[in-house]
Formats: sequence, structure tokens, C-alpha cells
Amino acid sequence: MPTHHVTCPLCEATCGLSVTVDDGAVTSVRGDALDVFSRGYLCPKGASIGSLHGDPDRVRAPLVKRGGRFVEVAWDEAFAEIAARLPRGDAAAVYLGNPGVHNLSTSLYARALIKALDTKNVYSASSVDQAPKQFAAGYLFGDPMSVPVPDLDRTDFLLLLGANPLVSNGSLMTSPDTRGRLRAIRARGGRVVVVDPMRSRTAESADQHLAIRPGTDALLLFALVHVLFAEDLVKLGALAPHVAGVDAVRALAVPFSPEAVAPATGLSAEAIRGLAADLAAAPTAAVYGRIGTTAQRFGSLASWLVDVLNVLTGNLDRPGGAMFPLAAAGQANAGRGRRPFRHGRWHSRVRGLPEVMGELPAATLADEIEAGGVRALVTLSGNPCVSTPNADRLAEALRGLDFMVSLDIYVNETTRHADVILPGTSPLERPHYDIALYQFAVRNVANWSDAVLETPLPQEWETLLRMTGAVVGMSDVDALDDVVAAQVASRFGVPVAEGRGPARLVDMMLRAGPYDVRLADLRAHPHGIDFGPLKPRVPEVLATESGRIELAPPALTADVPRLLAELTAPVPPMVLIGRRQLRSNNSWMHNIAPLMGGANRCTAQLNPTDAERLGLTPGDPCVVRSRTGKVTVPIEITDAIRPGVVSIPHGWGHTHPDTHTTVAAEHPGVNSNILADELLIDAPSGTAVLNGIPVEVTRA
Ligand SMILES: Nc1nc2c(c(=O)[nH]1)N[C@H]1C(S)=C(S)[C@@H](COP(=O)(O)OP(=O)(O)OC[C@H]3O[C@@H](n4cnc5c(=O)[nH]c(N)nc54)[C@H](O)[C@@H]3O)O[C@H]1N2
Ligand SMILES: Nc1nc2c(c(=O)[nH]1)N[C@H]1C(S)=C(S)[C@@H](COP(=O)(O)OP(=O)(O)OC[C@H]3O[C@@H](n4cnc5c(=O)[nH]c(N)nc54)[C@H](O)[C@@H]3O)O[C@H]1N2
Ligand code: SF4
Ligand SMILES: [Mo]
Repeated sequence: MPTHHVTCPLCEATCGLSVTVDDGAVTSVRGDALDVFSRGYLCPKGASIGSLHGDPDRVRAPLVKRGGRFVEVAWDEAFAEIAARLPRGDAAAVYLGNPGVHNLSTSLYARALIKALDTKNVYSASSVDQAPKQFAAGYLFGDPMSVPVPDLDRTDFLLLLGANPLVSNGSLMTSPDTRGRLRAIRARGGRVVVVDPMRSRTAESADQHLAIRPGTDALLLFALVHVLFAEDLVKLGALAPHVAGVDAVRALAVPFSPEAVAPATGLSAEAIRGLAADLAAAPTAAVYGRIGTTAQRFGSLASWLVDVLNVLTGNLDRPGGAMFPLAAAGQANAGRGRRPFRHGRWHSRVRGLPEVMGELPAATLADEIEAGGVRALVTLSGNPCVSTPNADRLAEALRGLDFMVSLDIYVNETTRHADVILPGTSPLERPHYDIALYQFAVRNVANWSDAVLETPLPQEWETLLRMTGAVVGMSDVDALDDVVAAQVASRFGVPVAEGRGPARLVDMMLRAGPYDVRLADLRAHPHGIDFGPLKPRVPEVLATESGRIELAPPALTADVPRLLAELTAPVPPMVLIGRRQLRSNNSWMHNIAPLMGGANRCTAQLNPTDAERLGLTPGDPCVVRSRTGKVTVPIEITDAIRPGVVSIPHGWGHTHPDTHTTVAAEHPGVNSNILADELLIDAPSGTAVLNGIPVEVTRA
């Protein structure tokens, strides 16, 4: 039986899988022990990729709604419907979901559709996720793709805030087997410190856990900066000639002493001073913040201060610190002629929220639909009715659209509203290369996977080009593909290569890249090619106007007064945060039966002191209410969570009878984003506040 060595596309870790097939069916999935990056590691999701492929509920033919019900139609009929009903211009909105980042077709061809639609109404999961990190990187380093990643394999000290990579497997830090890499830090005498309102699995396995009050990371980080200056611990090292704005940061940090931030953060001034001393004393150190620091009220400031600390301790861009990857293909953060990042080139119509990286905040999509500006919606592998704030309001808004089309693999909470659903392939039916995630990898690696199984479906890039063609009145997919290839050729300065589809584009980008490899070389190395540990890249990586690291960019410092006010603001008695679960993937893997046993449970976790105060006992249902809605959910009492905080995982709420996810419907849970308030955003980037939402908890 043939064994295929492929990269798992289900999360950012890019693990190698060895997939054995027999007669078109998957017979086993194991971690690829020879994979140059993951060395045999895999998680339960990767192991269940065969079940995802075989899921009988997966959509396998185009669906068009007729008389309120989906009926299977031929592809031509589906595209005719799109040609007739999808408008061009700002009346059409596009929402790009997370799996599109893990899918070559969407990564490389969605842009053609968006261009053809000629709309400013582009939304994505970025604005419920990492946009603040990219916003800060954009202004600090000139390019929103220049996000420094912790050099996990060489660091002596790792400070993690708002991340739980032992469960999430790491994010904006492509690192298969993060658990093993964190263990190795401790084994070589280093330290790992976790800042999280929850004693997460990552916190549990760390040297130190600081249970911060949600939404206050920027205060803690500013206090660390304050101590570095006050105690003369700032050392820029080799970075010194490349950094501007140090004095401005020093002045801004003055009010944020450990004593001043202690009440709001819930951490003692002594602990904060100790952390600053440890960070400064470590031979090398990396500060890293993830979703708990981005999808929160001060996401941009926290993201900024993470890298300010990396700079002030001399750890940016040096081995063992926070470094800039250099990807083999499509290296987004390299090359000539990059224009310095700026945002706010246009604004949303209703709330006037600024564009960031060509997108408007998902938190305002419902506003734009309700006000009548947006009349049609295209979702590309997204489930915003579960993953974005005030989910019920968005669902109601979708009902008022003139037309909606979804490229997706399920009829779920979002796609049930569509007029047309176009099915994508299963991951095993398409080639794969992590064009996006290698931009954030802790080693420079490259790995190409050919499709494991044949498919009766068109590839998603072909579908995207046919949609593009439907919009502009062209039907020749190959001619459109040539246009895309010509654009890639001109952007990367290489000739157009032979072939079609994503393989050709990746080959061209590899040829343009820094490592002298081609697609054929990757095909000859089924376990990947390792280009080694990250290398220092300052100043070449910098794309700011000054050519230096702008440590105090106005787009960020303008938000400091809002943070200052937080020092004296009243503390809400109860706030909601989210959590991820190992056998779950945002909203969409709850239909995979092998993943639904065990510890995936949609519960509200509460500290015993809160449970007692509220008269709640384990398993009781409780009602959690916010400005936007309420959910009833069983409680789980645990001292792992800080008092005053309730945690509900996102991605649940599979309760609608017009969806077609049979297994998920047996474990519905509740949609926590019914509680997320679309008016609460990180001011600079417009990113939704999904952690630290004021709520009230009562007995049901
Ligand atoms: N409260 C709260 N909310 C959150 C978060 C949180 O931490 N807390 N996290 C946020 C984050 S980080 C993210 S990234 C977003 C995710 O937000 P979304 O991307 O909107 O949601 P997903 O749940 O990832 O839904 C993915 C969709 O893609 C479809 N799909 C899966 N595979 C494929 C494929 O191969 N092809 C196609 N065409 N479709 C496919 C699925 O059926 C599903 O409809 O959620 C955010 N929402
Ligand atoms: N198994 C699994 N893996 C996944 C996903 C999944 O759904 N399931 N989703 C993928 C996606 S799209 C992403 S973006 C990544 C995210 O990857 P991570 O960022 O590692 O996400 P989480 O596991 O949600 O960890 C966030 C942590 O932040 C904490 N937190 C909440 N609020 C705050 C706060 O205000 N301050 C601080 N310091 N901490 C806070 C939470 O308690 C939680 O432990 O995971 C990816 N991997
Ligand atoms: S950790 Fe991520 S990449 Fe690795 S097997 Fe699991 S889902 Fe796949
Ligand atoms: Mo995400």
C-alpha cells in the first residue's frame, strides 16, 4: 500500500503526516518520523484527517437554494446563478476565513476574485485574531508580514502571554511539537514564564505562571518597560544604530510603574519587578504574545510592547531572541520596493473604522449590511456566524442580503444562509504548501505535498477563477490563470513558468526565493528541506521610511492615553475569555466523530470562589449574559481560572436545524460569540475584543 508523506494543513504547526491509502481510502495516518521539522509529532486532528475526508456530511456537489431548500445542481448552473446575481463594487462583500490561509488555492487565487469584484468591503478572520500583531509589526518594522517569532530552539528565557501552544500547537510561531521545544528550553537550564488568567496546560508545564486580569497585558508590559528604563537595564546591543524612538518610549512608560499597574493587572508590583529582572538578566530571551493579547481591548498596544521589550533587551533579531523568518517562497517580508505600511486608506461607511491590510473589521460587517451598503456576500472557508462578535445579529443581517455564495465544505451556521454553496475538496485531494505559515516559522523550512487522493471535484483555485470569470464575463479558466501567473511573475521578478494552478505559482516563487530551490527539488524531498535556524536580518528586513525600527510610531502611541485611563477605570466584576481545545478547530471540526470523544466540552469554567458566591455547583447550567445576548451553559468549577473570570470555548452552538453536520448537532454546545460585543474593539486595528468581555453570570 502506498504511503504519502504530506504536510498537515489543519493548523499552523505544519506537521508531516505519513498517510497510507488502499483503493482510494485512507487506512492509516501517522506522524512522519523523517519530517525535517516535526520529526514524527502529530496531534489528534492530524490523525483524523482521513475521517474528515470520509465525512459523509461534507458537501460534494454545488448546492443552490430553491424555495428555501438546497438542491444539488450542475456546476454550470451554479456559476450561471452567480453571474446573474453577484454584483460588482462595494455592494459585494467578501469574508475570508481561517482555513483559506492553510489552502494554496485561496491563498493564491482569492485575490483575483476580490480584484474582479472591485470592492472595499473585504473582511476576514484576521480582525478576530492576529491583526493587532501585524498592525504593530507594520509600524515598527515597516511591513505587517515582518512579525518576529521566538527562536524557541535556542532561547534561554521564554515569556509567553495569552497563548496556550500545548493545546493550540502554536500560532504566529510555526513550530511543530511546541511541547517538546518548551521542554527542551527547561532541559537546557532555561526558563518559561506564562502570563494567562487561566493556569493553562502551557502554564502548568512552565516555571512560573502569572494569573493576569484579562485585557491588561499592555499595562504589565509597559511596567516591564518602565523598570528596564528606571533600573538602567536597557541594552540595545547590536541593534542600537537601527532603532529610533527609544526616548519617546522611555517618556511614555513613566506613569506605568509596577505599583501603578498592580491593581488593574491583579499582579503584585514585586512579581512584575522580578519578571523584569529575570527578563533583563537572561542570556537570551524572547517575549511572545498571542490571541489572549491580540483579540482584546489593547491588542495593538500589547503587540507593540511585546516587541518593544524584545528590542530594549537586545533580543530582537539575535539567536535565542525574537527573529524574522525568511521563507523559501513568497517571502512577504523581503525584497525591494516594499512601501512602508500604513492603514486607514479607506474607512467603513457606518462606523468609520479604518482599513487594515486592505480589510475592514469583521465586527462591523453586520452594520454595513443593515445600512444597505452591502447587498451580497461571498464567504470563502469562513464561519463568521460562529466566529465573529454579536453572532446572532450577523446571522439576522445575512437573512436580509440579496445574494450570498459560499465556498465551503459544510452546510453550517453560516453557509445555511447562502443561496449557492460551492464545495471545496478535502485536504487530501489537493496539493499543499504552507505559503503563509512558513513566513512565521521558527526554522526556515519548505515542504511540498502533492494530492494524496484523486477528486471528482474541481480544485478550489479553479472554482475561484470560474467565480472571477462569472463576475467579469470570462469563462476561460486557463486564460485567467495565466493572468494570475503573469502578476506573480512581475511581483517577484521572475519569468512565467510552465504549468498551471498553484504548483506553477509556487515554483515561480521558489525560483525567486533566497535558497536556490525549485518545486522539483521539493518533490524530490518528501520529508521537506531544512534551511536551518533563523538568521539575523536587520537592517535588510526593515521597510520603514527611515530604514530603522520605529519604536514609538504615532499610530500606536496615539492609543496610550486610552491605556492610561485604564489604570483608574472601574474593574468589571466578571469578564468572559475564550479557550481552545485540543480536539477542536475553531468552529468546524466538530463533525469528525473520532474527535468528539474525550475532553471537548463546551462549559463555562469558573473559580470556586465565584461559584460559591453565585450558588452554583458543578454541572449546573448557568446563564451568562452580556450587552449583546445570553447563553445557558453547564458550569465546570476549577481553581485553574482566576476569580472574576469565566471561560467558554468558541466555535460551538451547532443548534440550527437547517445545517447539515450530523455529528456536531449531537454535541451542540453554545455559541460564545453571541456574548461578544461588536462595539468593543481594539481601537487602532478594529480587532474584536473576544477576551475580557463584561458579563453577568447567574443560576439558570
Ligand atoms: N470568542 C472567540 N471567537 C473567536 C476566537 C476566539 O479565540 N474566541 N478565535 C478567532 C480566530 S483566531 C479565528 S482564526 C476565527 C476563525 O473564524 P472563521 O475562519 O470564520 O471560522 P472557522 O471556524 O475557522 O470556519 C472555517 C470554515 O471553513 C470551512 N472549511 C474548512 N476546510 C475547508 C476547505 O478546505 N475548503 C473550504 N472551502 N472551506 C473549508 C468550514 O466548514 C467552516 O465553514 O475565529 C475567531 N473567533
Ligand atoms: N486545538 C486547536 N488548535 C488551534 C485552534 C483551535 O481552535 N483548536 N485554533 C487555531 C487558531 S485559528 C489560532 S489563532 C491559534 C491560537 O493559538 P493561541 O493563541 O495559543 O490560543 P489559545 O489556546 O486560545 O490560548 C489563548 C490563551 O490566552 C488566554 N487569555 C485570554 N484572555 C487573556 C488576556 O487578556 N491576557 C492573557 N495574557 N491571556 C489571556 C486564555 O486563557 C488562553 O489560555 O490556535 C490555532 N490552533
Ligand atoms: S498539530 Fe496541527 S499540523 Fe500538527 S497534526 Fe495537529 S493539526 Fe496537524
Ligand atoms: Mo486564528
